[in-house]
Amino acid sequence: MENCLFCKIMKGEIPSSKVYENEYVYAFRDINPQAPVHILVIPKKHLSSLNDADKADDRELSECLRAIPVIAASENLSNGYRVVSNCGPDACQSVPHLHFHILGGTQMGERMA
Ligand code: DGP
Repeated sequence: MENCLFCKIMKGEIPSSKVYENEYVYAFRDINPQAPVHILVIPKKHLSSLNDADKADDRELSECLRAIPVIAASENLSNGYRVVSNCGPDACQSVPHLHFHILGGTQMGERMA
């Protein structure tokens, strides 16, 4: 998608700190980290959020999920991590390209909202 920030990042048109990439998935460090490790995992295909899940092939979605533990292991998050995908205004989604936050490297609180 032409004017999508994360599409531009994935294509290398905007610089990012890449941590993982395969045919379906791109992952990079969040510009405004909220934990010692804060990584965003995105599908290369433009999907606005999980609400577009029915527009994706299963492979595009499953590759995002499969990438998460691989990245967590490479970041030494053996004691655990949190995965968040904000979807829509009530969740404060600010970039309309599906992404999964991986947060870790610290003990997080029990509350999620
Ligand atoms: P969300 O609020 O769930 O839509 O998360 C969007 C995240 O994207 C937010 O944590 C900050 C991050 N972000 C926004 N712009 C950029 C950017 O240009 N580069 C990187 N690496 N991260 C960005």
